[in-house]
Amino acid sequence: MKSSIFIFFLLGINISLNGQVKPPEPVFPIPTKQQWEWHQMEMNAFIHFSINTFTDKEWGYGDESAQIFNPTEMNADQWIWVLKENNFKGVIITAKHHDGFCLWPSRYTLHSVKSSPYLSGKGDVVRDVALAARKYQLKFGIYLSPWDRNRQDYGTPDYITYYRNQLHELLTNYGPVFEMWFDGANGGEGYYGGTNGLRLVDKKVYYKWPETLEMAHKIQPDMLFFSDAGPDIRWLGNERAVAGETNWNTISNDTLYAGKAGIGELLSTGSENGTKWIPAEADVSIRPGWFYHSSEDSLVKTPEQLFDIYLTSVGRGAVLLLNVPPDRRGLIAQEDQEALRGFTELLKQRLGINLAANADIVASNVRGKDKRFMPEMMLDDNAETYWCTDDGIKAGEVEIRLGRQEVLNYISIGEYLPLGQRVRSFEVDLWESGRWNVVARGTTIGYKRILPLDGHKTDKIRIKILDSKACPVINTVKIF
Ligand code: FUL
Repeated sequence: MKSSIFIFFLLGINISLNGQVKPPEPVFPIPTKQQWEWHQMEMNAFIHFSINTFTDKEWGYGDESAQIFNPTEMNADQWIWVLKENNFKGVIITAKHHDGFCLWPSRYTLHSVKSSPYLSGKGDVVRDVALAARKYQLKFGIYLSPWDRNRQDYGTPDYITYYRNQLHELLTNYGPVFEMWFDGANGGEGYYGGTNGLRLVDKKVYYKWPETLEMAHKIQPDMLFFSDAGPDIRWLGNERAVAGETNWNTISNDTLYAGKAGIGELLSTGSENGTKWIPAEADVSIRPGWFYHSSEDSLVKTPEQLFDIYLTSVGRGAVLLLNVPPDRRGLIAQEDQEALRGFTELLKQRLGINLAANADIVASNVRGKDKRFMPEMMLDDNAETYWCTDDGIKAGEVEIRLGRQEVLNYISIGEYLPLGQRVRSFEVDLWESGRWNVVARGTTIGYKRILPLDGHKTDKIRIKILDSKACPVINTVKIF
């Protein structure tokens, strides 16, 4: 007994009484299992498709006739296939946008596909997307606009019942839903069952979100809720997919609520001492608008623009939600397909071959000198293995020896988030002309941090973790 206590003190608190080196204690808050899986998805797609596709508008007023919804070559398989080919892992469909038209034959309204000529009222676009997603193994998510400019009862308690009934239908009839998207935009002018006027609601209390979420969670326990302020995924604060260079997955949500104004900056950075794990999702459209407009065919983002978006979203630790809106035929247009193909090609060219995969790597400190925590663990492709230091060692460095001179363009680093986000600052040095030069500096790392290395040539790279909340826990380093 005495000797084991002695060993315990000698080697530090990472060693348990049976001599095993313990993994670090988590730094709270930490992601749930579902959030951790979501981080690993990296890129999901948004599909804005509805009555607006046929009126050429971005926001419908709510008085549109269901008669105009008639995609002539509707093919959800094509949408999902295009997304699959371009590495998207999940898809979120606008089951109902602000105009109130429902893409599924809801029992609770006539303002839906069932009153449209599409498949003589027998169609169900939500079902088509859910089935195609299952076929190609993408996760399936739903956007259901809280604001409904079609409903006469919008603004009254009855509408909340209507909204919950619809949510219940969607969550019960279409299989597992990985993410539910609650849009913060709501309240204002509308048709409202022919009353045509202004309806304003108190966004903070009107929707009674806590009860709605509880109901939804009972049906789909694994589902994550997105809104401006969470509770599971937060908005990034802008629709350009530009995350803060400092991006904490943590934030305190007691002062936030969906639709609250003036919180863009806070949402893009999160807060270091936030009490909840609410990571940022970067939503942006491949076109200027969210819905398809033929006038924007020449304005589809270029592969270079999409690559920049990837760097400012995924490359700063957020998950990208890229909107790809199908056209009036019900197909993803050629222009968007080409842009996506080009983007995928750029990702392959620029971030496809990890020059460090077989490199030698040494670290200034290895937790308990245990194999399980060696720096090599950052070079395997296993998201669950990591390099980490002894408790109390909040700074440290690793040196990667490539064994040959290489031109370097990017470095990608990732933290093992199930133990909490830790790193506050780091730098990247390259060995050039017989000395170390600092070529990149960063604050947070999070799930993934990509920094440019500007074509420097070297055979040795050093990553210095300068400051961390507790011993750093890094699961991936890639050099391109
Ligand atoms: C916004 C909406 O008003 C837009 O139409 C779009 O759906 C975007 C994703 O969210 O708040």
